[in-house]
Amino acid sequence: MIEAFLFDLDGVLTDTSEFHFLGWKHLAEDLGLPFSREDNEALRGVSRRESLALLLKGKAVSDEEAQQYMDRKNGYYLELVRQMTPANLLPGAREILEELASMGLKRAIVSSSKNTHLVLERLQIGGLVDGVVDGNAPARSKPFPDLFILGAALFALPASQCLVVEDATAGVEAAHAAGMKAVGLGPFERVGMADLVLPSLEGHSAKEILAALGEYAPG
Ligand code: B16
Ligand code: MG
Repeated sequence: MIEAFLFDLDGVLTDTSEFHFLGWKHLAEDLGLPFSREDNEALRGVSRRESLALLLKGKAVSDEEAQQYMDRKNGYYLELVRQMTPANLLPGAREILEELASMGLKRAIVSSSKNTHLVLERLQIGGLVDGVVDGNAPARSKPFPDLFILGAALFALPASQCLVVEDATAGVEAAHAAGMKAVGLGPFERVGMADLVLPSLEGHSAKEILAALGEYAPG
């Protein structure tokens, strides 16, 4: 039975995925490169470095330029993050974290973002989670399983007792590569390979999710 939920952050508990899009869009405009919302879908859940490579679409840049571009995008992103408040939690996020706590299940944030701690501070949900694995960990980013394996290790649990909640194709792939079931939030085209697909967490309890996955035995 599931003993821990491993939550992705951007796009699952809060809509910073929109801020990432705006940051990359701003950089693309600076560089005179086209960048649409559709292009942005491929960047969901992947690291800053890989996101830049996707945005550049094969355009060659030196390591120094790449670092400058990533720093510039992160600056644009942080301007938006600094304006965040607990109101930026997505509907259903606080409710499921509180429900899991009352059920005695563990909750971790497992994000590719190096800005995870800052975002958690703005959302003021640090007290609702038992652990955090972020993009600063010495690990390969999603879709490799590394971050989720570190998430399970926080609680010394086997992969089979951890359930991942993700909004990105790369994130669902990472969960499966780690041997974990995944709930995919968003359109079927993006997260259709997940074990359960929901539009968002809004209106969905942990018990309902576990029951739908055959992982809940009341009492
Ligand atoms: P940063 P998640 C991911 O977070 C985002 O989805 C992705 O768009 C971003 O490029 C990545 O974090 C790295 O973020 O630039 O802040 O280190 O979805 O894994 O919570
Ligand atoms: Mg995400």
